[in-house]
Amino acid sequence: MFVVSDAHLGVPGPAQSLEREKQLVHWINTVAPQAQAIVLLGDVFDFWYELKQAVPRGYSRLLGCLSHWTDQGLPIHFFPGNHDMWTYGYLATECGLQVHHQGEFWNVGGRPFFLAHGDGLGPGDHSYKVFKRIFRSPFFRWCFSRLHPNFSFALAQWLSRRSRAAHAEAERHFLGEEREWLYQYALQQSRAYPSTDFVFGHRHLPGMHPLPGGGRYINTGDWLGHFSYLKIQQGQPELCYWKVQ
Ligand SMILES: [Mn+2]
Repeated sequence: MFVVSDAHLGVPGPAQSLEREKQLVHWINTVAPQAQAIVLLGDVFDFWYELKQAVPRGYSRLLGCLSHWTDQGLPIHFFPGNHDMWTYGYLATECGLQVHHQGEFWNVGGRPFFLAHGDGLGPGDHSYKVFKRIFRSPFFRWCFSRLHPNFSFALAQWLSRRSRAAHAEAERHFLGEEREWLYQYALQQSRAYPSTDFVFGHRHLPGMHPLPGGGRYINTGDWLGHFSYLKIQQGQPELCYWKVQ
């Protein structure tokens, strides 16, 4: 099984996004023949929102590639992130993705894993937790969907870019176990689920950190600068890096 996250397609501009999209398609086509499943662990798109009659422009190579492999019978899972949580059937019916809106415990190769994008987990980030509930609420969606997408999508893309830029500086280094919310979340969960590996994206920092119960906190990194991904073979996770070509 292969796990990748945080490509944030759409930023910083069309040319660089297209380059990363092509690399992602190349990577999928490379690993898919040997994969039992591929997991997209969120924030694949910097902004994704499905209206009943329209979806954001672009990403045709990736969407076509995903559809091709699901047509072949390969399970491709999508755990939407905070940038692309607004999928309501299009990616599932059109591209065959299996969409998981909550984190899940999985058995992979005989070992327990917990998979989630990672936004809103762990201590702190209270304002985001409130925003997430609002953004996902049917009333907010109904209001947002009444706006013309030329306006609403542009506004959301602008906000999305701003939110990422605000975090960019603090994101580069591991802040220490105390200050890493996802590590703290995994640590707390590991008391109830020892020997489980907790796999997240969201943090844009690839890493694997042991937990007291024998499990690990694993971050898949990103497809923005690290081009990192997680390979799980016979239950053994390994962080890998794609050589951009
Ligand atoms: Mn995220």
